[in-house]
Amino acid sequence: MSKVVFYYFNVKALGESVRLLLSYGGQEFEDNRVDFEDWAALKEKTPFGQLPMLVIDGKQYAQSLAICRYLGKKYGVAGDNDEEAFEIDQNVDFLFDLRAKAASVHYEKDPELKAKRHEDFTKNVYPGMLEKLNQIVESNGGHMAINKLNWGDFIFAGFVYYLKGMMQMPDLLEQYPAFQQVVDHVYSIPQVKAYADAAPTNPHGV
Ligand SMILES: N[C@@H](CCC(=O)N[C@@H](CS)C(=O)NCC(=O)O)C(=O)O
Repeated sequence: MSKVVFYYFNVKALGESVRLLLSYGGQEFEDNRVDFEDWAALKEKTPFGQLPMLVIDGKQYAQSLAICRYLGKKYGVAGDNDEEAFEIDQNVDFLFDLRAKAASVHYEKDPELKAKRHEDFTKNVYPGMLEKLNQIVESNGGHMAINKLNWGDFIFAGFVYYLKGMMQMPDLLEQYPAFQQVVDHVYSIPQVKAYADAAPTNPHGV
């Protein structure tokens, strides 16, 4: 079996989907949760100066979506043909459009602009995008696409806690019960549950 080391911070955010997929695939991996004080030294050694990073037999791979797409293919959850694969990509890209909007609020340094943008997006952007995402998930039986388990589900399940925080919507999963179904589909897989039960808690809960 390959030697696999996964590097990310001790949060879920963009890294948890990779941990969930590796667990799903039964891949043993070193779950290297990088301390923020050690990050500067590691940063310059990563492909793009960012985490997550997956190292397989000494070779580095980066970019969360590319990693998850790769693992999805490896573990048979990337669609049965090009069209299914396209549908997963398309819907994950849409989720990441929402992420980009929420991140532009969350990481805004000017408090006045941040509050204004949050108010604007909460009124004019998030409801439409969430409604669309909800339709997608409902019409796919509680999955991100193709009416069955796919790597997009792992992206959603790993990332939704961070998304809730960035959107300042703690009741997101209650408001959209179909979203909870995606999370349940992933976390009810025995090997994924075993990983999650044993995973270190993180101080931020995201
Ligand atoms: N497009 C990249 C974005 C990665 C990213 O933004 N990583 C952040 C953490 S979530 C990071 O490494 N921040 C530390 C830094 O940039 O120094 C991906 O999806 O992997």
